[in-house]
Amino acid sequence: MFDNLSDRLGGVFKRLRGKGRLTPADVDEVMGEIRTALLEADVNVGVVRNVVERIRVQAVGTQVSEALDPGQQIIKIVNAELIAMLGGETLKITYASHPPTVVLMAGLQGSGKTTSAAKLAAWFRSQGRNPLLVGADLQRPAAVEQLRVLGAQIGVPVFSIAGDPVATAAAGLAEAQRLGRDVLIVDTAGRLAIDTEMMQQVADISKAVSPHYTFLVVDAMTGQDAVTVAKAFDETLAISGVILSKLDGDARGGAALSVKEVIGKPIAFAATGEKIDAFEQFHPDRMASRILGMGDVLTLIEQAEKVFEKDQAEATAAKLMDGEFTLEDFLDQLQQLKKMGSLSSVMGMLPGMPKEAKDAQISDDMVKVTEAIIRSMTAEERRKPEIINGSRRTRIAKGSGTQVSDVNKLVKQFSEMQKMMKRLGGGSGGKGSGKGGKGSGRGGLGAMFGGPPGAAHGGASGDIDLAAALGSRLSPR
Ligand SMILES: Nc1nc2c(ncn2[C@@H]2O[C@H](COP(=O)(O)OP(=O)(O)O)[C@@H](O)[C@H]2O)c(=O)[nH]1
Ligand SMILES: [Mg+2]
Repeated sequence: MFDNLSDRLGGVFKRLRGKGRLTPADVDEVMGEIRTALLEADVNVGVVRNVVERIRVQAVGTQVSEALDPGQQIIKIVNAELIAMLGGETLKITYASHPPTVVLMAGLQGSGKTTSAAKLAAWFRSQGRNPLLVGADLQRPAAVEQLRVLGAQIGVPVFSIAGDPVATAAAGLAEAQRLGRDVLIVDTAGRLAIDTEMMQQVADISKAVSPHYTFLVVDAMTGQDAVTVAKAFDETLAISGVILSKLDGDARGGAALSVKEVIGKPIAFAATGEKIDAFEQFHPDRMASRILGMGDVLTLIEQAEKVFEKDQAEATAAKLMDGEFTLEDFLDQLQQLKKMGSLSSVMGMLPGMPKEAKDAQISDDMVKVTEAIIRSMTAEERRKPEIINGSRRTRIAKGSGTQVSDVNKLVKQFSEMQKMMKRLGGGSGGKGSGKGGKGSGRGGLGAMFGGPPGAAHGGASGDIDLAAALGSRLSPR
């Protein structure tokens, strides 16, 4: 699911990296690639057209941001559009003031209604509710039995009476009231394709129980047909949202990205397997960042935007290029970083970060030690680390409660970083500046904390690394 789309978009963003500015031709090219990516993911053609246009308008209209480079800005725009396509906010269930809260399940045969009804019951249970399941699919003899088996598995009672589905649903509602069950989930019959008789039946059931929520279960594997089905059901039933089932399959995901735009209803839940617990609330924002393959890097971009003060960032950049970056500046950077939350949580947000780098290479403890050492230095020592001789090292180690070897390490790594920065500062634009982003990641915090060369950049999939996310300005361009 969404794998190809992820790969495609990832490729687009990769090429944007290191670009200082996007020309209109760049924007055209990027839009073309995003269009292709979405079409290949089987997103509805009309939806693609609208979305690409919205992205283009924003991309062209965006001011050059102080905090983000063009690639990051495009990621931000695409991310926002993906979230909107996926429904914006997570659907919040509000419970009826006079219980039970009634939920009606609708959808084609085999879409996953019965399974999802049980999963949903389990979900309501996890929310502290006491659901009752009603088997109102009396078309197939096995349907109610299937629901009973699932109900027994999760310890939720199942109500059904032979005969008329509408009467069963109505009796189920009365039963829930009698038993004091606060959520009623009504499973209904589906057909293989939209047909008026089936629609009439589910509409009659709906009238009989006046559901607070009508969920349409849509099989993600059906691709574009899912949109047609959703439209037809929504016209008859005014659905509240979609339960997207079988997301574990290798569907391209276009249905998920089209439903909201076409019928204006959100995806409420996602089912990702046959097991009861393979079911979760659908979070558009999380899904979007999964599609973008960037972990929570977007959160990081946001935080970086908030935290970094423009002037300070620019001053730092200038110093770096001139090779005037001092330990004092480094200390400032550490303070900035700390404002963003603990360093390990920042590291945890970065995609493609090797686990050991997240766990150990740059730990909060190491930041504390580094901070203590720098704080024990005189102003002159911070500015000119080269004057830190043997006796100064001993004094600094004592003052900071560390070992002389810690001080040695820090001084050595800092001077290496400085050298690297100077070298990068002299680099030219174009391809070289793209590399600069990674280089500064390597030469930056990673080098300072003694991580392996790869630890501070995002690895194969990490198209945004710490340096890029925190200070694209650190990369010379
Ligand atoms: N892999 C997978 N299979 C599912 C999922 N949801 C339902 N199924 C399977 O799809 C088939 C049809 O499901 P069912 O709930 O009976 O559909 P209904 O006819 O709409 O009630 C069953 O074999 C389910 O086990 C899912 O999220 N993932
Ligand atoms: Mg069924």
